[in-house]
Amino acid sequence: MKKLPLAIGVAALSLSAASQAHFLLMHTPTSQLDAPTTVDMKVVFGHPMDNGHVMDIEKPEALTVTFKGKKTDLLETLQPIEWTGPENKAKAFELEYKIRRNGDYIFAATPAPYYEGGEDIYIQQITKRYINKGGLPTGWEKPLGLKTEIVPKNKPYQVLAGSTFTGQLLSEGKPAAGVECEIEFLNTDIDSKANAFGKGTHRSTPASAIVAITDDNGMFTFGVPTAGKWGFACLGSGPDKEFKGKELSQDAVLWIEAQDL
Ligand SMILES: [Cu+2]
Repeated sequence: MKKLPLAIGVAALSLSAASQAHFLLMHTPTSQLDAPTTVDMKVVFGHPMDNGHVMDIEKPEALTVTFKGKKTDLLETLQPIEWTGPENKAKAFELEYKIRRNGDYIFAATPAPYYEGGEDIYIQQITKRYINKGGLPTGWEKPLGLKTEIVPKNKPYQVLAGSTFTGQLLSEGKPAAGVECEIEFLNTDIDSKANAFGKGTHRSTPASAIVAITDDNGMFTFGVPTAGKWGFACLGSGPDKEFKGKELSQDAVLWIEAQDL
């Protein structure tokens, strides 16, 4: 919850859920590996910048990893877990994946639509997360062909803090112009053994959402101020607009990792 002036506090109460952005997290501790590693990835639906409540997710519609253009289905390797946030617990998933060869591993999740009661809409965040081994680039800049996705124009697993990150938003493969993208960072600790967020936040959060709007070519650029895991959620850019008779926000989400030089 953000602090609100008293006069508008009551009116804004019903909107407070919308003021913190939802992000599907695909979390592993690090995005750059130098030795063969079994990656322990957590798939959690939460509010990473406010470290607010966590939300139940059902089994995703799809979860894949793409390596050198070859896509592998990981759906059957997903294990249900319970995730503990600072306020509540929620259904989440984890998976293990063995990374041996050098190159870019692009993980993509298409979750089941999530019903957000506060807004009476469904949300489906099609999410990408990149892990590289050995420093060898093998296709991070290529789109995966998802219904909607953010294609990175800077190496997404090695953005330098203080530099910029540019992405291109696509909807069915075509640039999506004029779309609002919310930007957040993972603002708490993650306990991968306990499957839990930390209790507090590392930094106080900005007074309102950090936002970029895509230009005529679907591009946006953001100056990344600090090291950490940064997420971009471009809202409603997907082609599907309705689910079970209600509005569907089919979003494109991308996670990047910024490091200090
Ligand atoms: Cu929420």
